[in-house]
Amino acid sequence: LPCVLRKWLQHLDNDLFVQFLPQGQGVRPLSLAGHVGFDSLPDQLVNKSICQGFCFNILCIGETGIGKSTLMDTLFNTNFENLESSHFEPQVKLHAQTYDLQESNVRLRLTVVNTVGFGDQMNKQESYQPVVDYIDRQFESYLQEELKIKRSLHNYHDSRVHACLYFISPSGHSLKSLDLVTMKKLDSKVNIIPVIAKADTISKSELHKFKIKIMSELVSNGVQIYQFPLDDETVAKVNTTMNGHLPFAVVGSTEEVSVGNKMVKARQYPWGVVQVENESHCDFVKLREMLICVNMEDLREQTHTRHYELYRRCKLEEMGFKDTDPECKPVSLQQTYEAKRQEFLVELQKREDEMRQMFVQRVKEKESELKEAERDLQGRFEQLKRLHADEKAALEEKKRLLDEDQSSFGKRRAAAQLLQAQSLTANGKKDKDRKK
Ligand SMILES: Nc1nc2c(ncn2[C@@H]2O[C@H](COP(=O)(O)OP(=O)(O)O)[C@@H](O)[C@H]2O)c(=O)[nH]1
Ligand SMILES: [Mg+2]
Repeated sequence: LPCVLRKWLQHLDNDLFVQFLPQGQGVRPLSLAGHVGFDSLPDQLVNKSICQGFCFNILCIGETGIGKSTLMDTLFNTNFENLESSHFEPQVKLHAQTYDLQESNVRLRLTVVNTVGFGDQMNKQESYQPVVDYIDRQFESYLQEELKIKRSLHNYHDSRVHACLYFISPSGHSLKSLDLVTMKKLDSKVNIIPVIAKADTISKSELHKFKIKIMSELVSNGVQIYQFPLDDETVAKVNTTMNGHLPFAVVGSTEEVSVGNKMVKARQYPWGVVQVENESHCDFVKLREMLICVNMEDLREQTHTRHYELYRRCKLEEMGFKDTDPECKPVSLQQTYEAKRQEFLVELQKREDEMRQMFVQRVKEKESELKEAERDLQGRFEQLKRLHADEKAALEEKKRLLDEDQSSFGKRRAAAQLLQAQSLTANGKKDKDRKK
């Protein structure tokens, strides 16, 4: 809030006071005796913001079991519903949970987005692409809301990711190529805050070297991580110091252990206790201070003014909108729309002509195909007709031969019967003569 107030005051200085004064004159302070009342504007802003409540969205990227859920619980001093995920997820899924939190009279709508199954795939692209797509989808829905005729941005649930905690495995060696590729893909879309997870598993001297190694690898690979801002002089000093401590080495635990005469969050080992909130044990407090107490508003602002702005610009340019024409003359939205419409109509006409030509061509092709088929059929019909006539002639010849055979057979049979009758008569005569 102090940051908001300071920015608001600067805004007042620039826009309100100066505009009332002739050029060249400075700010004209009004005397307190004659109270006008606009000095209450910051209070009005604070009251309005408190009434509206705040919203903050954190994305936790890191492999399964690296301590993401535990750190979130430790940061917000609560127990979020955490489902333990397996190492056998076929693909990375982003799981977002929204919680309404309240601290004194300030309400915060917090969304924690978890990368389930990150780093468990063989193919690196399968790990980072769902994350990139998720971030873009949140920008897209905000852009769609902005472009609506009836906008309701004041009660729109802004799901754009304000901070991305990137959990680095405490190997003590170097970043994995998946870490570098993912951070590189995301650095223009989100505020990346790298953290070394489970920092109680790495020794102090190794940790120091590891931090230097990580930072040099990020620089040499051109990965832009979020830098705590230095433009606000009240926090510039602490932010400069904290920028030098990046990446924060964190330890998470919701377990309470008694140290001295009080209970503290810690991890207990046979050889001792690692206190989460002890700055000589780890950087957890630094992270909480920087992320929540000092720079939460800047993270929200950077998301809107830098990352979302870039997304919006690219998207609108992709859609063909531009502010100036090639001669640097301003182009209004209406002009762009008209030009686009004209372009679209020309394109449509061209497509229509092409389709018509294609149709005519296809009809011609089909026609010649049909004619060819008809010719084929006619040829086959003629051939069959010829075959049929030949077969008919052959059959008729066979029939004629058969008829001839039949008549000669008839003749022969009649001759045979005559012979038989004659021989019978001759035999009868002989018998009669013998009896006599
Ligand atoms: N040594 C150590 N273990 C931790 C730390 N944070 C979490 N763990 C343990 O790591 C395991 C996985 O933690 P979890 O938060 O569920 O990991 P996630 O899968 O990334 O959400 C649990 O057994 C935690 O107790 C830590 O800072 N140091
Ligand atoms: Mg988890």
